[in-house]
Formats: sequence, C-alpha cells, structure tokens
Amino acid sequence: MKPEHAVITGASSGIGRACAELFAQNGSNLVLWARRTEKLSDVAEELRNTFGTQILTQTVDVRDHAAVQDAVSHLPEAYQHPDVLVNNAGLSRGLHRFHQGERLDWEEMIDTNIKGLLYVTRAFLPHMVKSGKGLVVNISSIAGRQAYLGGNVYSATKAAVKLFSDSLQIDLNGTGVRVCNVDPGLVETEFSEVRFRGDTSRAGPVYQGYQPLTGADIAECIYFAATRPAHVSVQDILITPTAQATVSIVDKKM
Ligand code: NDP
Ligand code: 8X3
Repeated sequence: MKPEHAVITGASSGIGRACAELFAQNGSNLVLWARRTEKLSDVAEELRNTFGTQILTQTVDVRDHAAVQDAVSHLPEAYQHPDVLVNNAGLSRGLHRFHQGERLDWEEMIDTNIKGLLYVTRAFLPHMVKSGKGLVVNISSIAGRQAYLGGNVYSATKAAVKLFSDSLQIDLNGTGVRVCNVDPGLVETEFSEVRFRGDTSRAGPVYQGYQPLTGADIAECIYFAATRPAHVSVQDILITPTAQATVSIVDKKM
C-alpha cells in the first residue's frame, strides 16, 4: 500500500526532512510542519521540483495547542486523515547532570517532545479513526529505553513517548489505525547542534570516530512500516549504528 497522503512534523531538517524526501520520491503528497518557514519552503520547493508531488507547508510550533488545531482545520480533507502521520518534531537541550540543569530547558523538552506530540496526535486521530485506517509514527529514542549521563529529562520525555505509543496500540485496537514507535540511536542531524545551542565544538564530536546513522536510514524504516499490508502492524523499531551497542557504548576509532 503506497501512502497517498502523509503529514510530517519537524520536516525542516534531519529525520523529518529525510522522510519527506523518501515519501515524495515514492509519490506521496505531503504536509510538512516546522517553525522555520524559510527552511521548510526550501525543502518543499526542492521536493516539488524533483518529484512533482503536492507538498503543502504550514509553519506550526507544536507546543502551541491553538496553532496545531488551527493548522489541521485549514487542511484539505484528505490530509486531515493522512495515511501516515509522522510525529517527529522534537529536541534536546543541554547535557547537564540533573542537579545542574536548567528549568527552562526541561520545560522546552517536555512541551515539545511530550505535549506537542500529544496535541498533534489528538488533532489528527479522530479523523483517522473515522476513516478506519492510517499509521501514526512516533519518533522516540534509544534514550527512552536506556539512561545516560546528563540525559535525564530528555530520556524521560522519550520514555513517555514510548509508553504513549504502547497505550495508543491498546486505545486504537479495532479501529484500523496502526501505531509504530521508532527508537533511533545516533543519527547525524542538527540534533546535537540544537542540544548544545550551536556550539559545534561540542556537537561535531558526537558523530566522529564511527559511522552514524543518517536521516535516510530512519526514513527507510518508517517507509517500510508505512507500506505493509493492512493486516501487518510494525509496532516497534530500535535502530542504531552498527558501532553503537547501547545508548552510551559506542565503538569510536579516534
Ligand atoms: P533536527 O534538529 O535535525 O530536527 C528536528 C526537527 O524538529 C526540525 O525540523 C525542527 O524544526 C523541528 N522542531 C523542533 N521543535 C519544534 C516545535 N516546537 N514545533 C515544530 N517543529 C519543531 O533533529 P533530528 O532530525 O535528529 O530529530 C528528529 C526527532 O528524532 C526528534 O524527536 C529527536 O528527539 C529524535 N531523535 C533523534 C536522534 C538523533 O540522534 N539525531 C536519535 C533519536 C531520536 P524547526 O526548528 O524549524 O521548528
Ligand atoms: C537522541 C539519542 O543518545 O544522542 O535521541 O541522546 S542521544
């Protein structure tokens, strides 16, 4: 089953952008969300020109409940119950031990990774349930399964996403709507630059000394889940670079 309509949050870079590319390449029409309007428009323009599918963009901050509701209400009907909703928008801030951490960083992570994901899901799901089909993909993380030094609140937000995915499996049982939770390990994106607020001297080394995953590696897993026949549900995916054994054991050749 080829997804005709997909909605991807956090599509201005990294994993979300790679998903947009792969879905468009395979003929899907897309709605892309992010806050950076110009970056999002550039992605859309490039995909339209290359693949010729319909690409709509909406500048949405997923932390803004009213904006999320408003954006969904302004979409053409077919996109309100997409074949695939990729809940990808998310971020980490800081890598402090908890007792040295910043409250505003915790709030940003909780508001984006947990509350934002809930707002988006709640806005689309009633339409998807009514249509009796569709796939919700939640991007959690290996960090939601295993703790690491300084990961505290980020890990907690991702553990929440994973348990929310598990709960949705139950709540949506019998509706025809499927749920896929994806837990990536280290993926080279803007993630670490955002975590370290643009400090490339800290972000760069995160991906050095081994071959990290790319956004495209994650997009392929998501596309696989999205193209299974209706009776097949890929509930959970854990994907790491081969060099990564656990969240913090990485075979780096420096
Ligand atoms: P990027 O920083 O490259 O991409 C994050 C995307 O999320 C951007 O498009 C950003 O767009 C968007 N975003 C962030 N905050 C908001 C918001 N409030 N509202 C709307 N969009 C938002 O990182 P990744 O691609 O790596 O991250 C994607 C997801 O993957 C995240 O949930 C992350 O936690 C998860 N993940 C990443 C891993 C990694 O190693 N990279 C590993 C495991 C999970 P904009 O700034 O324009 O709003
Ligand atoms: C991101 C994985 O280990 O870089 O979710 O925090 S990690």
